[in-house]
Amino acid sequence: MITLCQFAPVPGWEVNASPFCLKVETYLRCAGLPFRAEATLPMKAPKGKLPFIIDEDGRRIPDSGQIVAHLEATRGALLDGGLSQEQRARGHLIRRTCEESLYFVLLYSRWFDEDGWRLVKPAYFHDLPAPLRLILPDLIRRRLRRDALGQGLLRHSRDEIYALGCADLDALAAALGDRAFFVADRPSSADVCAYAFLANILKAPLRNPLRDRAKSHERLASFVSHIDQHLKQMQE
Ligand SMILES: N[C@@H](CCC(=O)N[C@@H](CS)C(=O)NCC(=O)O)C(=O)O
Repeated sequence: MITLCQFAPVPGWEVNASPFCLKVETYLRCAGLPFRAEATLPMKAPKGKLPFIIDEDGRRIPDSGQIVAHLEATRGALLDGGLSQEQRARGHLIRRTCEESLYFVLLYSRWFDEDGWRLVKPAYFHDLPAPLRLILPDLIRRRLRRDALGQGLLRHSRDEIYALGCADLDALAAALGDRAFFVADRPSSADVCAYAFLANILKAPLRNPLRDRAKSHERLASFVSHIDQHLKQMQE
């Protein structure tokens, strides 16, 4: 069986707090591939980031995109088989919007927006022993600050940052239009990716302009419900 190595669930959160981990978990469930989830830490991952999988032959594959590509290649194009070139290109643009743009605003809302950090710090680190619980959160936060400054996002004001994220959500809502899914008439790997980010914004217990904007687009909320229903049906 495949082992999905991901962050431990955060108590009280409906979905895995990492959109990349939730993406792979949702992909596996949508594809009907049996797996067991193992809680781990990024320092144990081949590329220092989660998720990674351990395939049945013991191969460790990091990076959500590479994991999906590997599973599509070895298990027979489970979600993306039969997609046209145009549909694949559309999926690529949806994924990049979520992973290379929206992600950083989500990160900001949790680690740098003081309202988010007040909730996230105890939720993420509550189970660490006392000395680590005092040191680690601020250590990680400092590294993420350096990364986000290098990436450029943290050079903007709070309002500007949320405006960037809201623009991504507006574009996703417009790209979805009245369709049930982003790419075809069934969930593709790009839908799974969009779900992982949107569900993380809509279902996490944080209130911020990103969540307000996502909630204001009914079609995004009903897309998340469609995938939830699909996952339920897959389980039955
Ligand atoms: N490109 C990677 C990104 C994964 C990623 O950024 N994971 C974050 C969690 S959402 C992580 O492991 N962060 C830990 C760290 O930076 O130390 C993928 O698609 O899997």
